[in-house]
Amino acid sequence: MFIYVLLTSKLTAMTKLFAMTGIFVFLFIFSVTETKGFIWEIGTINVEFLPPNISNVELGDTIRWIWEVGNHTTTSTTIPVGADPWDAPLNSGNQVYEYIPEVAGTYNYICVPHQSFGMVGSFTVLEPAGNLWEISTVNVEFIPSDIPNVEPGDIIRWIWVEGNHTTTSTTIPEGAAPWDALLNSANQEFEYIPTVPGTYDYICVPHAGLGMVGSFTVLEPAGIAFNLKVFLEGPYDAGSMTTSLAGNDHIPLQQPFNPGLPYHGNNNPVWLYSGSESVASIPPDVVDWVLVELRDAASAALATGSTLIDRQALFLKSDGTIVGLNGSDMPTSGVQPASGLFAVVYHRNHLAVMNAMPIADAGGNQYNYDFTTGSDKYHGGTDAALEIAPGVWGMFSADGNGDNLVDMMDKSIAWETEAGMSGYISTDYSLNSQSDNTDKTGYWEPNIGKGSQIP
Ligand SMILES: [Ca+2]
Ligand SMILES: [Ca+2]
Repeated sequence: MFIYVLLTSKLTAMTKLFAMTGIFVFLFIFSVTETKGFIWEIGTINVEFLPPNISNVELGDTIRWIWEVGNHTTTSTTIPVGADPWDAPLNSGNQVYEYIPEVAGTYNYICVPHQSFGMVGSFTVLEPAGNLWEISTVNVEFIPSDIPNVEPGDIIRWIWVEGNHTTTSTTIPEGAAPWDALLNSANQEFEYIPTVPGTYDYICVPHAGLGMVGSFTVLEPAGIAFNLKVFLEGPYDAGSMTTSLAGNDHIPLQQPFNPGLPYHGNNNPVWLYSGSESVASIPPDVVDWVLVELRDAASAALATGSTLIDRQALFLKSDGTIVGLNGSDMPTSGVQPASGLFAVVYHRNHLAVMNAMPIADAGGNQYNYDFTTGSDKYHGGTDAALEIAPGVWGMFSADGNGDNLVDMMDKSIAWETEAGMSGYISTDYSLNSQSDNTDKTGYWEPNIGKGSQIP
């Protein structure tokens, strides 16, 4: 699902390929349920296919012929090398026929009984946007025999030159589709579009013993996954956080960082964000929404708002992990930090925090950071976070108006307006679903004068 999520936030040039990757993975994941790409419907009206020509089919799309009246067929005539021909009746007993093209190129077909009346059609499948890698069969060699830098969604194309060969997968990554195709004068090309990262080994079955083997390696897609852990002071309780807001159905289904303004007198909350994140229901174990900003800078001091590379509303779970909107996936981003990765975590009534040192790539473009284990994890150290239990550090509560300061405003404007209310309210500093005296004496009073240390 990692790649699929990326599909939703693509803007830059590099991400075109990336988006393609997402589509292929999407298709791969859902192929078992027969849910494919776009479905092109072709009717049979009198002695015509309607529409007779379709020019922009993509790999993974479905062509669907629909019978309306009469006795027809859809029968392939000239199709791309390597594509499967078809010949199917279309009549009252066979009202639908579907074909999923697997090779780019133009496909011509006819209705056998009515071809002479002009009942013919065609569709063209576009080349995917990935790179094309061509491998020739020369003597008993694949040339090149090794391709180390294929990207997900690229095309591998074997081209027959002479002899009788096959390309047959042997060891391939888990989840990838195996293949076994002839390469001879009648089958001059075979294409395979890998989507799963890893190394793919293949052989020519008749000539493997003579060393006719090859491999290619599909790189991890660009982009990163980030695994962050934070605790909020308000709901923290003995090693985890309470989920009262979810239990009382108070958490909004739409991300909450876009409130009506002014927000308790503040026209510009630090976390103001207009993103469209929303869910159909709140997943289990969710404490609240958080907003994460990724910044790219050489040091924490330089990681100001101008170094922002991505921003996402996500869910905070009771164990402190920040997860994607399905409540379990590690969040991902299509961006890649050039200097160093910094993550700012915002909560609507806690003071925002940021890591002290760039987060290292733990391998495979995954970035892990646990804010909870020491004050030194935070930019600003003991000024930035609170020791909420011995050796456990979390975000200060009691910022009722979203200005990253805990001061009189959070009592006079915010708390005094809401005290006694229950629901999803800004001065419920404990996140127990109501604003009351405890929120003032237990959270606001001890934190007066605290301020976020993010640059
Ligand atoms: Ca405040
Ligand atoms: Ca409360």
